[in-house]
Amino acid sequence: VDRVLRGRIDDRFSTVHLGGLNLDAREARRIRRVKILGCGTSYHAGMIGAQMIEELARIPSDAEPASEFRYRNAVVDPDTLYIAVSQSGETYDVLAAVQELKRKGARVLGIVNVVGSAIAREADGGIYVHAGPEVCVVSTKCFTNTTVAFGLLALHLGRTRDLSVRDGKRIIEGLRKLPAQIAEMLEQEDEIKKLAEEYAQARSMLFIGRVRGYPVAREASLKLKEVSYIHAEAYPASELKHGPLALIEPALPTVAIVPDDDLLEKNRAAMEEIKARSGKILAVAHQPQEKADQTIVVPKNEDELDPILMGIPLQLLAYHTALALGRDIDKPRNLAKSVTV
Ligand code: F1P
Repeated sequence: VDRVLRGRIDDRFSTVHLGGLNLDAREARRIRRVKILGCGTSYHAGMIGAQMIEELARIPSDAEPASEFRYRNAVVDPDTLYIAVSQSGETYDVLAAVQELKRKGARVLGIVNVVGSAIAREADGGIYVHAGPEVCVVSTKCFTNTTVAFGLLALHLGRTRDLSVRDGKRIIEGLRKLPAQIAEMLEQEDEIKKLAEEYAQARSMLFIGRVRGYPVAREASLKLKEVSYIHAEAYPASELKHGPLALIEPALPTVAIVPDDDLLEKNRAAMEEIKARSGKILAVAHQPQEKADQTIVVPKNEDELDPILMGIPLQLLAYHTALALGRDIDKPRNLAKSVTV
């Protein structure tokens, strides 16, 4: 995280320097929509990015799996900024989407880890996330750095539009706090390991989150699937009452993402619904949750940046669950480092 932030923050004007972006303030002000494309973990980081850009720059934004986008003959709009996200920079679905967009005359930025990779070369500009090599197949630290890069980009776009200097300062302070908060959180590894040993007995797990928490729930469920092979499903907390509550029973534990923001009471109500059906709950929250059986407490940052931190203990949970089950974490079955077909 230090590396993605280094040299990019300008405290004097509460702005950021994103030299490689290749997008000046006048062009940034003309953007009407932002569309983010990625696969797997990069798609989930893009979902967080879209929310940050909406919140901080007030530009309508969304994320879509590149693997879907490239097959649906999408309308390409000249006032939309397209952003391709990829750790490896070689994922074929993302590259194909970028090439298709470029062919149709769109402007495409890349948020990529591997310098000089195919997607980085094809994009008109972008941000390198400098997460270093992902030594295992599964993307983890790159998820964190990509969400930090989106924080920088949202701040940059916001400062060319509605975002006040005061809010700019608040977000900069939040970004600067992240490395120490991550270090603090990693100190809980022993407790998370104990939780993982308990949850490794589950045949299936449900992950829920609302708005900022939903992409975190999706990413946490993907990590658990990829490395432990436990079936996991992520749902928006608000959708529980539209069907999935039927699944709740003691044998299906729920991981609930419960940030301390203006949706806290709503999230507590969702936990109550689960408890009323004897479901077991592990909360990831900023304070111990009474309705949950256990809580992993995460340091509080600015509301908009909370998702960056909340994914990390759940990466650890997936890691220790996989270890407890004797899985090969560095080479999970059926997973390639970069998916090139
Ligand atoms: C995308 C991705 C990863 C996943 C696995 C397969 O890769 O889906 O998120 O963990 O490695 O590929 P990338 O485009 O971000 O390199």
